[in-house]
Amino acid sequence: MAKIERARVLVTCPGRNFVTLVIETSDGVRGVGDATLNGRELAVAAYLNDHVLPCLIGRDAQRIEDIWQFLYRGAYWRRGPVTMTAIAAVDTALWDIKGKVAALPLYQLLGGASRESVMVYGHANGNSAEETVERALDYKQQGYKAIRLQSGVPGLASTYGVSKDRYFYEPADADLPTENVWSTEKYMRVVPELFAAARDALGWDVHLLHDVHHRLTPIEAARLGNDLEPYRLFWLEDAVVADNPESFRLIRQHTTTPLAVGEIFNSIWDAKLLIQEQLIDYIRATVVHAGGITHLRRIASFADMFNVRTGCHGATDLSPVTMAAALHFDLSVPNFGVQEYMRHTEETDAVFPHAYSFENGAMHPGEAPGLGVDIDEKLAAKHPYRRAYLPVNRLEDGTMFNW
Ligand code: EZ4
Ligand code: CO
Repeated sequence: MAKIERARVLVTCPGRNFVTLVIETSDGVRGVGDATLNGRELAVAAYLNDHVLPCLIGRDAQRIEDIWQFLYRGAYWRRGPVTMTAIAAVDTALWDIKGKVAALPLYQLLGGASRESVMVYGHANGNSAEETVERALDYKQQGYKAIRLQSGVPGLASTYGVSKDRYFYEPADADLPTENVWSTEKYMRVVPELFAAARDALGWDVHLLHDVHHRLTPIEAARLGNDLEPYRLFWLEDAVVADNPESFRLIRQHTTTPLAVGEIFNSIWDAKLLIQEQLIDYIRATVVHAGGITHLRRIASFADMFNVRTGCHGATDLSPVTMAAALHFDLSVPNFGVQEYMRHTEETDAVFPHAYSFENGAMHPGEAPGLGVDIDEKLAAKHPYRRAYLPVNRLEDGTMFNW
């Protein structure tokens, strides 16, 4: 029996912060798991170091399900982003180890490939609708089959999803939270115009997506979904805050625009009502924040019964370790929808050498045993942690709002 012999948490900041768990077995096999929770990184690092790792040493590294149950049930205090991200890191590292022991890429252990490759969507954004459409044309030329469009809103100094850099979007931008200003009225006017212009320029043979980022009330979301129906979106994401899943009943009564939600979900219980009442079309839970491969498979199986497909979160705060894990999952899961892909910087990619690749709008996890990704510990040590917060949002009159 290969025992878990050593485990350590590495915090590194190659341009942005990442928390990585490394597990080593008595047979000398090494596995990696992502434990990054954007803006709250050190809470997960402490949870792992202080409360999880002492329980892991000496356990059979092959017993992934049992260890998952031990950490979930055994905490007594279930769920929550910190706990579930810590469990995800352990779970991912153990799947990596199992793949290496079997000398198979992880997707083979998950049942093998259900498709040739994984469709991903890129992020086109700009200060104006024209600029956003121009960038979307660039993505289409690069071979993307699906593109998310986010544009600046006239009268608002900054908007979610609009980056300073053409390709890299990094919202965790300051060592204390940046304060943004939001106006639903101004936003609601711009979005239909953006998609009208996009269909004119891009045509109909490309999927278009949009992320509201939790900012509308149910009735506003219903109206936006209605306004966007002529442009046939692939999905409208996080139209409202999902704390109250019943909100989606109201949206659903009014629009056929497909709905996606779940990037901040951490367990199947967050998604249960949305899925079983078929209030959404895509579930965006992903490996790192939703309890790892083991729990994400459970969510996807449940979703499959209700025609809900997967659309894993894949922003840059999800490390290349999560990207690799998500691609193995995506390649194998029957009810795959799409995978978000925001490329990492060269600095990040250098710290996390990986086997996955992009070609013609799709990705493949590669054929390396396990996840096919590692962390270069020496290089990681050269990039010490830097505190970084996500922004906060206020309405124009100063009222605190959702970011
Ligand atoms: O704001 O991952 O769809 N992608 C997103 C992301 C989230 C960040 C938060 O850490 O909504 O850009
Ligand atoms: Co989102």
